[in-house]
Order: sequence, then C-alpha cells, then structure tokens
Amino acid sequence: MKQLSMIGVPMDLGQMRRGVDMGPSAIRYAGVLERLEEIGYEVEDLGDLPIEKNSRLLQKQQPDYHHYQAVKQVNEKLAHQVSSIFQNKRFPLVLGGDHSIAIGTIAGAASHFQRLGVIWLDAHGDVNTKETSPSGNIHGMPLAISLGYGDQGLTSIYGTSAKVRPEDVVLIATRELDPGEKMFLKKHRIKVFTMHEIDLLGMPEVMKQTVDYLKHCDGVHLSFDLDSLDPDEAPGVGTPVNGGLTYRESLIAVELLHRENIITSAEFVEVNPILDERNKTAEKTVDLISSLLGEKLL
Ligand code: B3U
Ligand code: MN
Ligand code: MN
Repeated sequence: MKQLSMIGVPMDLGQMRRGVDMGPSAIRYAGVLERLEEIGYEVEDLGDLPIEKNSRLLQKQQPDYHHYQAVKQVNEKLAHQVSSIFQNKRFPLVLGGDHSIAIGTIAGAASHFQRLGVIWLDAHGDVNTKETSPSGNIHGMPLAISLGYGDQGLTSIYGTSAKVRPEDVVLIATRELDPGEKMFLKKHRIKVFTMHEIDLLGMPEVMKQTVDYLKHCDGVHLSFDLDSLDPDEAPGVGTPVNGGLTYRESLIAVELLHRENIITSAEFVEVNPILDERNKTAEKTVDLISSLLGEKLL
C-alpha cells in the first residue's frame, strides 16, 4: 500500500493578507483524505503545525522581511517534519498556507536526495531577495532562498546554504515578475515556461520538456501555487493574476507528472478561503492532489 503523510501549515505571515491560514482546513473540508484513500493510499494526517500568532505580532513588522522570526521558526519545524516523513518512507504532502512554507518543505526534502529538482507552478517567480522585493513579503522569496540567495538565517534552515541548483529548477505558468526577478532568472539561466510558452507549445509538450530537463535529478519536489490557475477558475488566492492556466491545463500537468512517476514530495499553497467562492479553489486543489497521486477518470 502507498503511504502518505499530510501536514497542514496554516501560515499567513509570509504576506499581508489574512485568510490563507485557513487553506489547510478548506482543503481538508473539500475531502482530500477520502479521495486519497479511494485511490488506495494509507494516509496519516499529522494535523497542522502550530503557528504562534497574536495581534501584537501581526502589528510588528520588519520592513525588509515581514514577520521574519515567525516565518523562520515555522519553516525550521516544517523542515524537520518533512525530513522525518521521508525517513519513515512515506510521501510528504504539505498543505499551505502561503508560499513562504516552501523554504521548509524544500529544505527537509533536499536532505534526502543528491540532486533535488523543483517544479514551481506559479503566476509569480518567488525569486525576490530583500534588495529586489517590492513588498518585503517572504512569500515572494522562497525559491531564491532555496537556491541559497537572501537572508542567511533563512538560507541556512536545515542545512547550510543552497538546497537546490539553478539548473534543477523549472518554473511553469509564470506571468508576473518584478524587474529584479527577471534579472535573477536570466542571470542564473533558470528554465521558465511562461504563459507565453504554454500558449505556444501546449501543456503536454511543456510537461514533456520539464520531465526531460529534470531527468538527472534523483528526486523532484512539486511546489504548486494555486495562483498559477486563472482567477476565474481559482478566485480564492491572495494575489490573483489574469491570464492563467485553465483548470484542464492544470490537471493535465499533474496527470502527466503522475504518469512519469517522478514526484517525490508536493505542496499546495496560497488557497485563501476568505476570497474564495463556495470553496471552489480548495475543491480544485483536491482534484489536483488526487490526479497527481493517481486518480483516474476511468
Ligand atoms: N512579486 C511580488 C508579488 C508576489 C509574489 N508572490 C505572490 N505575490 N503571491 C512580491 O511581493 O514579491
Ligand atoms: Mn508563489
Ligand atoms: Mn504566486
């Protein structure tokens, strides 16, 4: 039997909009456990990581990195948890929370592979550093941090410096990059399939090239930001950007990843029930998780 451990990270301190802390609840409520059991998984739900929060803490902000200490502490705990899930030979599924939690997930996962590949499905690049960030929001920085760029307290979580190499990363569905992020992606020659490439090539070809590009990696983490979908399809996200993936495009992407059997850990982030319509973004998230893990239409 396939074994999976699910952990919720109700983190909303990596950005300034409240509500994304309810993402794990919304995804559970949409039936993730039942769907995974139906496919044949033995699912362990580890519950939610505790996140210390009070009104004072929410007021206190550091201009360069909002809620720095809280984000750092949670990611340290998350990295340990993800690592022990691997030690127990189970598949780690992390439910966000904002995208700052990728710092911990990737750090925990990277410690179990020689070369961890990362597929980053997102409207954004999330490769800001404090020098380039327009917001000071850490959810716009996790990929840079995993690559070893940014604050040393964050890059050194669960193992010193870089967790992944630039040539082992693929961004997909990108359509809103800050000027400094464009420079970063070009400088490090990171593979990016923007919406332009997806329109031109089609998602099946993009996934084929992605799998081929990462074939030398011994593990691949999928970091799925729900704002990669078009806001018409997934309105319940903190920073919606027009011109995104259709629901069908996002599904074929994860279905093909399942067929190739390369994903060794996954996280689904930025679901914000406050901004959603009748939990439809969380319901689509559950469809995506189930398809990634092997659910079939027939
Ligand atoms: N790039 C901007 C906006 C942003 C990043 N990630 C999301 N929004 N979801 C920033 O603040 O870094
Ligand atoms: Mn993101
Ligand atoms: Mn995003």
